[in-house]
Amino acid sequence: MLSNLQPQAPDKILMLIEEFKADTRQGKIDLGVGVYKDPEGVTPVMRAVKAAEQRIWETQTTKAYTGLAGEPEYRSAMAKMVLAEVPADRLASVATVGGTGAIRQALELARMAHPGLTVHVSDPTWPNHLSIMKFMGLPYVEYRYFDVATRGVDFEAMKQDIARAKKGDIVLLHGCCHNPTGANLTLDQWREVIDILQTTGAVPLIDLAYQGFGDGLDADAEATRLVAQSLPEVLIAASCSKNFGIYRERTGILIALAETTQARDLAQGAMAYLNRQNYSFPPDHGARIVQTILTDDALRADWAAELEEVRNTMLGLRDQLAAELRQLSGSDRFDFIAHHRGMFSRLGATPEQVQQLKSEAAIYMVGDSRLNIAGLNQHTVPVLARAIIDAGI
Ligand code: PLP
Ligand code: TYF
Repeated sequence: MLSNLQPQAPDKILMLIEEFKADTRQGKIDLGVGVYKDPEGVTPVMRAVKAAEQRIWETQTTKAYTGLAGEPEYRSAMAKMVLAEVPADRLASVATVGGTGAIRQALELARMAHPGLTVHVSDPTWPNHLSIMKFMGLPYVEYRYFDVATRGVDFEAMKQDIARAKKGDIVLLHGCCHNPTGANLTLDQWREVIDILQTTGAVPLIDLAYQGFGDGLDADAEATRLVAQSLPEVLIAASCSKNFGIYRERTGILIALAETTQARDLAQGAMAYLNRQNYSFPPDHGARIVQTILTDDALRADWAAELEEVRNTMLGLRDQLAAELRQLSGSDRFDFIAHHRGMFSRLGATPEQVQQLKSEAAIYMVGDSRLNIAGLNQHTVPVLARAIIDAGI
């Protein structure tokens, strides 16, 4: 039986990790996988996470199952973090296996509710969005998003394309810190997107994987909150991997906002059912850490302060890289790096140039020229800038 299996193409981002490890050159620079690294190249366990884990270890008296939907306190703390004002009569939620689990469950839920749907995704988007939809056999179309000339958003094209969505289709939107481009909508542009969704009757699925990595915890959720207040039905897949630095704990949440309390109850039942079909109870440890931090004033303040340090470190690196490239190129054509937000920027280089950076300068980035800003530090920024100019980018 197993010999009938077809070989699967590996994840290109994860493949880079192995390739980087195997490179023996001194001074190699890893700008590949989207994991935060401090200036020493370490992905730290955040202070508040350590403190919460200690508290859990000291006080937890059982490891018996929690609820199928996860702990209610975790879900309500997360709903508050994402939405600020929680419309309890419209809100259903389940704890999920990371943000990816939330995306998968959201797509399953949407298909259960509307089997004929098409999903509209940005071009480009996180490769796992596409691979999950292909695996599920869900039809999808891409909407134009990235403007290669400006490295910003081609908003006119995006509007034209999402206006083709039909009632009950899903429009997948990155809530902030677009992966892989780093180019984001302004709030005014979000308002226009909301108008289009209102007119078409398509349902937004907001992937919120980087809240706190762009402009701040509240600022990064502002678009999501606006959508939640404006539209009758909204799905939100939020991840705690990045902003709590608990990648391997697999912590996320799927939130569904329904039009009526009756529909909310149906959604809640279907989401718990989907958890049961896929993995039964969701993982608890990461959720418990998040809940402990978000519901304790001192821990929360310390976590938010550390997250701000992380965010400001990345912003500082963006400014430094843009300034360095301004000087070396004698132009402002790389200023988009300072305007992008989150961990990533798409440079707009060709695959050959990306290959050249790897082979000649030992600088690793994803083949579409996405670089992880957090892979840099003050000393490596000038090295990257020089290599970018040398590669003729
Ligand atoms: N969505 C996007 C755009 C991401 O970049 C990630 C990244 O890791 C996720 C979702 C989900 O992450 P996780 O499943 O590790 O929580
Ligand atoms: O885009 C990234 O780099 C992160 C991490 O299969 C990641 O989102 C990459 C690939 C993958 C899972 C997570």
